[in-house]
Amino acid sequence: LYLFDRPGEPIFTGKGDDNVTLEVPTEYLTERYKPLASDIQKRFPGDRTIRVNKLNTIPDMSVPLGLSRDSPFSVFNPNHSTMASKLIEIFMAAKNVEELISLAAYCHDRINKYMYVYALSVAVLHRQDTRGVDLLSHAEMFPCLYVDSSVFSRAMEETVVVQAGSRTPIEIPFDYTSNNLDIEHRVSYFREDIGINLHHWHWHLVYPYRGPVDIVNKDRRGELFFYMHQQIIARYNMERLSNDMSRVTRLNDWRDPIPEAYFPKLDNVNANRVWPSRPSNSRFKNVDREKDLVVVDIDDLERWRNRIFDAIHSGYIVVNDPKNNDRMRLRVNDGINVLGNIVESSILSPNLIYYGSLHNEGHNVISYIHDPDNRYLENYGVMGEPATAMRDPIFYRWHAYIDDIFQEYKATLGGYSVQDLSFENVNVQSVEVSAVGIQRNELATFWQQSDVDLSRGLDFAPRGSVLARFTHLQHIPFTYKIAVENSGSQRNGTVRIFLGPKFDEAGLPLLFREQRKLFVELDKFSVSLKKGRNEFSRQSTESSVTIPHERTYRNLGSGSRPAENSAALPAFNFCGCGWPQNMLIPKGSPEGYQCQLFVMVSNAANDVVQSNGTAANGQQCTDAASYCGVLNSRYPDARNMGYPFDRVPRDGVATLQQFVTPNMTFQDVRIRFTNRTVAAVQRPAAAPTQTPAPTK
Ligand code: CUO
Repeated sequence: LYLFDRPGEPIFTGKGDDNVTLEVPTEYLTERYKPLASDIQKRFPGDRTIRVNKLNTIPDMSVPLGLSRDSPFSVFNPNHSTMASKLIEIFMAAKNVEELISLAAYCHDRINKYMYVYALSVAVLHRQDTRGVDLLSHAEMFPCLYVDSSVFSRAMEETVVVQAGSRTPIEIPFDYTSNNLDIEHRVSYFREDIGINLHHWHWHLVYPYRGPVDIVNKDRRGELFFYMHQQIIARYNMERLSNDMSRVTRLNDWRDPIPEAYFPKLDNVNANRVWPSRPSNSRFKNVDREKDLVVVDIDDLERWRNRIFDAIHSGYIVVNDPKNNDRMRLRVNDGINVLGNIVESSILSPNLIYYGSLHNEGHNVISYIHDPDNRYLENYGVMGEPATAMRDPIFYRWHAYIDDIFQEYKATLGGYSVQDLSFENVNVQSVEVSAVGIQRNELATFWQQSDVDLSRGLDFAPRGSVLARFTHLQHIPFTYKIAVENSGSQRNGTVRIFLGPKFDEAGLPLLFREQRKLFVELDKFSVSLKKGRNEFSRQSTESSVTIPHERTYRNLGSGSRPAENSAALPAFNFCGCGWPQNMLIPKGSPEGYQCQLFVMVSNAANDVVQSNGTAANGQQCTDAASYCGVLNSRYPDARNMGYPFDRVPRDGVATLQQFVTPNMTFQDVRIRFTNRTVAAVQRPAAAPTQTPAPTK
């Protein structure tokens, strides 16, 4: 854990709140510090010293050393991801934990700090001997990727002038990237939500598209790439509709100017990094940046797109395999998984040369739009990396386009038949939601403030926490009540809960073929159905898509830090992947935004997956399984991801009412937003948090 603390400072400075010094062999110090070795050990004594073993041989690090220590690093960049992949291999090859620690200590001051944290995180996550080790929050290690740059000099002043313990939080202004002249500003609270961006960083950490094959090749990873991002677009669209905006339009004409602009204001003074902006009406250009290994023409994107559509419509993929006539059928059961790997693309794509890398290179073309040939020596914009991409409105236009490709494929499969959807003798009679202090079938949203600790991201600042206070959306936790009649014998069912908008931009009821793409998953869980009437209650906080608020933001405000053995703290590794609980439902509107809550109980016998997994020290990290899968295990639902809304309607179905079979029901609900802000609460370390209701 200390190896993750303050990655921007040299290894020998005190780490962690308990000020531990890592005593490294002199040979591990960088050239600058080697002559000062003895002086350094005296000057940074630490309250406790951990000695790091010296390895007889250090593996060849020339590839990962190709990026300087402070440069920006992104896994979307082919050059960076090749380097990181090599470093992951090196960390994975360490014979035991001692050797891993020693290697990491050697790399700490030499390797690019973002790459170092990324590769070490991937290794810690996937090595047998480090399972269950918690990682620090990425937003704490690198707050410059998550919060407005203006807070850093104020935070520095606070840490220098005021003693730890008496410092006051630095407030991050709520509207810091734009104002209402830009209509996109209405949903900036969604795009710039720290928890949402952390989720996305974690997702791509858990599902890298390149690296050692056994790390990349996770169960149904291509399909999950489709589904998790499809759900982001559905959530964003519902958020937009609830703010009187239209649904996001696909970025499908790559020769036209792009009206959406983005000015990120994430500048990092420490690293002399100013994040490039994208003014309105920028255009795609051919990118020729040899040094970044990003050389891609708009023609390339178009060629890949056409070949992908050919595959979808012909039902065959071109592969390099003369034995099979050089083509492979896109099968119903795993076609979407193969297509996900092709489109993203991951190293599991069956033909990287032919289908290219449409999604990844799209991110790159957009992120270099301001300097496509590197003549101004500018780095990539926010779209160039997963920790920041979701801040930019263009992210959603690009992913709406990517999603459309997958929808085109799904349309070739036709609709689910009534039999595919039914569960014999099971009749879902009703669903309702309730929350303390509000009307039945209403949900309530408001603003809340929370704190994030910046101290690890302030290199060379005095020790002790300094908090930044930010404002985010929150809702009153609610309870679902579901009544199910089972006229057959005892069986197990899977309850699937979704929420979708009821009306389109024009205020007209949505047709099912559109509405199905807007349903967001709220929860999925198993139940045992006894014969007769069954009633189930379920808390919104138990959701299978979210992680708890305190895990997104960890034990903030407590001032306490994980000690060496931090088993008592919430795990933050694989478990850091998960939609933030505070963003479970959209903001709604002051009048009460009208939605439809949908519940289906499917036959668990058809959903069950034989797990091949082994729990990680008892923690399975199952609580955000819908979007993140389960650590070291197969995806826990045998159905297609998004079932029953992933396919087009069967013939004759125009409305949700016509779609439902007796094992489904739906209920109108309203989401009422109150424009008031609930103050940040000081929380005890790692204690579960109660969300306060807004005061009247
Ligand atoms: Cu997650 Cu494009 O894949 O950002």
